[in-house]
Amino acid sequence: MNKTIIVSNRLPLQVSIQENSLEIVPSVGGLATGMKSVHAEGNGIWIGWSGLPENELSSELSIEVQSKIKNEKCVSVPLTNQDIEEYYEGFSNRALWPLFHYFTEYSNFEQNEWEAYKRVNEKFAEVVIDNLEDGDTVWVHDYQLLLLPQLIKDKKPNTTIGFFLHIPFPSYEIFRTFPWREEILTGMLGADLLGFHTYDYERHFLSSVKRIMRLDVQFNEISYHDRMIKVDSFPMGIDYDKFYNAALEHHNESRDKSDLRKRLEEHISEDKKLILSIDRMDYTKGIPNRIKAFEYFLDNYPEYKEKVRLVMLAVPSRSNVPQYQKLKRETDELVGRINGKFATVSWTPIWYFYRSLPFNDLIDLYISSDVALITPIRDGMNLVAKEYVATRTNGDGVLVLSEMAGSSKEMNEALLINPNSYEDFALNLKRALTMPLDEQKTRIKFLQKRLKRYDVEKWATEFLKSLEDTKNVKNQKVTKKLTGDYEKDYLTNFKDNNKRLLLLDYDGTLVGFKDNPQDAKPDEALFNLLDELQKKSTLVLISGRDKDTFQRWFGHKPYNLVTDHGVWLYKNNEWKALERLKTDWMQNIRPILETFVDRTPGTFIETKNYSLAWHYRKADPELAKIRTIELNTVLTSMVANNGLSILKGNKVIEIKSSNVNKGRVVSRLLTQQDFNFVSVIGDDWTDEYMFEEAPESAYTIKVGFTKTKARYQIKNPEHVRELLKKLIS
Ligand code: GDG
Repeated sequence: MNKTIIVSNRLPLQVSIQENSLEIVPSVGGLATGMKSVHAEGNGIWIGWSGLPENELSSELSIEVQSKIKNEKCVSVPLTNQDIEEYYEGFSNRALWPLFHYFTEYSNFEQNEWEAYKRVNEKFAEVVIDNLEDGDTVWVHDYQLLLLPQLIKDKKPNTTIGFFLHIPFPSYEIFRTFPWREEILTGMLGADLLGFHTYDYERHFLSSVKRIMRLDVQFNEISYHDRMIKVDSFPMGIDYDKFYNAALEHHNESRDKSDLRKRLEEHISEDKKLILSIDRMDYTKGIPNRIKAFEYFLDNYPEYKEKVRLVMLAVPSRSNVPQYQKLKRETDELVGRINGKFATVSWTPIWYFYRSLPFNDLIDLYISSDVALITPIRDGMNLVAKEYVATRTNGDGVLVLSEMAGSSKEMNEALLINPNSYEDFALNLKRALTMPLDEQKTRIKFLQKRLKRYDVEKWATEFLKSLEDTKNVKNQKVTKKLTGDYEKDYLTNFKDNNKRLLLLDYDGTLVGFKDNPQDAKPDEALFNLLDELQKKSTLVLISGRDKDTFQRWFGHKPYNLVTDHGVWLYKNNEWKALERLKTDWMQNIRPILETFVDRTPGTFIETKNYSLAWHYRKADPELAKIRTIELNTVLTSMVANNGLSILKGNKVIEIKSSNVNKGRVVSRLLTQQDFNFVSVIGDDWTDEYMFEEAPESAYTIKVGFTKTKARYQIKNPEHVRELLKKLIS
C-alpha cells in the first residue's frame, strides 16, 4: 500500500532522557495537529530530527530512541551537535530566516554553514530514500529543507514530491542577494507541487524562478526539463474545533478557574480592558515596536492609563543566536522603562511573561482578553491571530493584526495596521477598545466562519489533493513523451516504409538557442547527421530564418530548404519563391518596434526579407511579458487591415505577410508527392501550423514540454539529435 512520508526538521515529538530512561511525548504544534490525520493514515511515516544530538547518545540509547519513536510511526535523522549548530542555528536561522523575512542586515552567509546545510539535507535524503517505496508520496516542510526535493528527485525520479514553505518567500530584489540562490531554487524545483501561505509569496517565488533560472512560467506552472511543476497558495489553518471547544470548556461554570484566570479577572471590569499579545521571542514578531507603540498610545490617549493592560507572552526561542539574545535584552529594558514611566501603586501597564505556558493557560489568556494585538513586522502566516478568534465563543473581542502577517490576507474583518506606524497603531487600538459589541460580534462571526471551514485538516487535504492531481498531469505527459514503446514504434515505422518525408525546424529543434541568432550556426556533427538522413528520406529544413542565412549555411548541401516561414524553397540548387510578397509595410512597422527596443533593454530587431522580428530572449522576463502584451495590442490594430499577421515564436514576435506560414508548405509538399512516413519536428508556435496540416498518421513531435497540437513531445535539441541518429543507425 502506498504511503505518505512527511519530512520536517523536527519530529512531532518531544524526546527526553529522564534518569536514564527515555520519555516520548507527542508535540501539539500547528503542524503536528494539521498532519495528524495524514500521518495516522495507512502506513504513513514522519521523518525528522528527534531533538537529541546523535553524538550525545550511546549506541544502545540511539537504537532505543529509534525503536521507541518507530512505535509513533516516526523515523529520526541522526544529527550531531555540529550539524545543529551549523545547519539549524547557523544557515537556517542566521542566513535563510532573516533574509526571507526581509531582515537583510541580520543575514550572515558563511561558507561552512552552507556546506553543513547541504550535508544535512543529504542526510535527510538518505533516510527518506531508505524508507521510500515505489508509489509513495513525500511532503517536505519548510526552509530548513529547501534542497531536499531535488535530492530525492535525483535518486527517485518517479516519486511524487510536495513542498510547503511556512515562512514568507521574499521578493526577487531580496532573494537575488542570496549567494546560493540558484542552488536553493534548484533544490525546491525537485518538487512537483510547491505550496506557500499566500499568493504574494507564490508570486515572488515565480518571479525569482523566471529571472534567476530563466524558466518558462505559464500562470502557476513552471516548465522544467521534462516536468511541469505546479505552484499554489494554501493558507494554513488551525485546529478550530480544538480551540473553540477548549474555550467553551473554560467558560463552563462548573470548572475550577486556574490561578492565572483568577488573576486576569481581577483586572477585568466594565471600563478596564486586557490587551493580549503572544509570540515566539523573534525579531520578526515586532515585539519592541509593539511596546514603543503602546507607549505612544498611552502618551497620546492618557485617559487609558490605569484602564488598559498589555499582557505580553514571549516564548523563548533560538536563544543561542546573538540577534535573539539582543532582542531579549532590548525587550526587558523596554518593558522596564515603560512600566517605570507609567506605573501607579495599583497598576502596571505591561505584564510580561518570558516563558512557555501550558495549553490551558494559553486558552485562559485568549478568552480573558478584550483585544489581541498581533503586530509582526513580517510573518509567514501567524496562527496566534487565528487561535484568538477561534476561542471567542461569546462572539466578542477584537483582533488588531499587522498587514505584514500572511494571515491578514484572509482576515479582512480584523483591524489591519501597518506595524511601523505608531499613529496607525494607536488609532486602531483606540478603535478596538471602543468598538460597539454588535460590530465586534459581526466581525468575529465572519472570521470564525472562514476559520472553521478552512481548518488545518482541510489545508492538509487540499494540498495533498493538489499533489495527487500533479500525478495525472505527469501521466498525460508520459503518454505523449517519445520514449520507450513510442520511440520503438517511430523507428520501426521509419524502417518499414520507403517514401519518407522529414520536416525539421532549425532553431530550438536541431540547435539550441544562442543570445545572438547568428551564432546558432550548424556544426560538423549536424551536417553529418543531415547528410545521412538526406540519403534515406526527403529531408526539408523549414525555418523562419531568412534565405540569405540559410544559403550561407546550407547552400552547399543537397537538402531542401524552406525559409522565411514558407516564402522561399531551395531545391536542386535553386531558390524559388513560393509566395509573392510585398515589403513596403516594413517602413511603417519598424519605427514601432524601435520604440519597444528603446524601452526594453536586451531586445533587438531582426530584419528578414519578408518579415520583421523583435527578439526579447535577453530581456528581463517580467518586463518582456508586459511589453509583449503592449506590442501585441499596438500591432493588432495595424496588421489586420494590411494583410499582415503576428507570429509569437520562442521569445520572439514576428510580423509578416498573413498568407504565409509553415503549414501551407506542408500541405503543398504532401499534395505534390506521395509519402508513407511523415515526421514533423518543431519547437515553437510557428511549428504548430505544420502539426495542424500534417496527416493524422504523421509523427508530429514538439520539442519541449509546453502545450501543443503535436502527438509527441521530446525534451530538447540534444534529444532530437539522438532520435535522428537512431533513424540512420
Ligand atoms: C511559523 C511561521 C506560520 C505560542 N506560545 C505558546 C504556544 N504557542 C503556539 C501558538 C501557535 C504557535 O505556537 C505559534 O505559531 P505562529 O504561527 O504564530 O508562529 P511561528 O512559530 O513563528 O511559526 C508562521 C507558522 O510557522 C505555521 O506555518 O504561521 O508565520 O513563522 O500555535 O498557540 N503554545 C503553548 N504555550 C505557549 O506558551 N502551548
